[in-house]
Amino acid sequence: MRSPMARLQIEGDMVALFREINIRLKTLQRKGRLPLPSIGATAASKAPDSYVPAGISVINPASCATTRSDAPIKAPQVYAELIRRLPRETRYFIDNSNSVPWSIHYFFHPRPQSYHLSIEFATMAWAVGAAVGGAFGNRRAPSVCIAGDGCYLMSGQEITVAVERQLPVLFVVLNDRGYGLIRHGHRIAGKEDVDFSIPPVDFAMMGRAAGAEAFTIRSMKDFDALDWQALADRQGPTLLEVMIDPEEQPPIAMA
Ligand SMILES: Cc1ncc(C[n+]2csc(CCOP(=O)(O)OP(=O)(O)O)c2C)c(N)n1
Ligand SMILES: [Mg+2]
Repeated sequence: MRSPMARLQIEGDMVALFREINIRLKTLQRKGRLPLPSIGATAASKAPDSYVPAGISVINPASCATTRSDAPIKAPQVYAELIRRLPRETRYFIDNSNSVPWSIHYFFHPRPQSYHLSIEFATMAWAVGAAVGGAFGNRRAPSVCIAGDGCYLMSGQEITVAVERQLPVLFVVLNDRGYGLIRHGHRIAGKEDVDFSIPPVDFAMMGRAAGAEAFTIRSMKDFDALDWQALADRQGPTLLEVMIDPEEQPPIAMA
């Protein structure tokens, strides 16, 4: 059914849609909070393909695998983890960094409208403030900012607004200790190898200093130690600093 007059346009199977909406509304009424996706007890050992939708092939399935190991984390693994752990109503704001190509290729969310990019001006740090704005608009589910370390350093003070106004923002800082997109872009283009590194910064400590909760993730196993329900319910910001593999090449210049 499609009508330009309708405030809410629905596409798909009505019965299936309303069945799901009713289930979610009942859970919300009963528990007073949105349900987390049920990833099951065996989630940690799920096959990589369970995250990638059927009919889609990715360049490197291992780089978004949810399997646990001590190997350095690849950025797409972080998306897979967030998407399967947080409520479906969660909104994602992707900053301008390697996260743009990573997310275009590997971000598989059941609600595409939850995925926000800003590639017109492509300014670094846009997502930091946008995630705070998103939380002002809707406090029911987390508003997630995914930013590189360089992006977050350009504009990290907005976290103080989220602390002051007790907003459910999750700042995910993908720390590769450098300007990764530029480093990989130069490498692929065969340009001179200048220094793209960012000095070590403890982003979790920065978050705590502003009054947020903060955690440092060094391996996929660390994700299991987080209380995801508490994180999803929290009315206030959380900062997740994720140490990622700086050598993993993003999917750019694929043609
Ligand atoms: C204000 C601004 N300055 C410079 C750039 C060019 N630029 C795009 S991505 C990037 C590096 C981003 O580094 P980081 O946030 O650490 O993300 P990474 O690529 O390492 O994941 C730069 C310098 C830009 N887009 N906006
Ligand atoms: Mg970086």
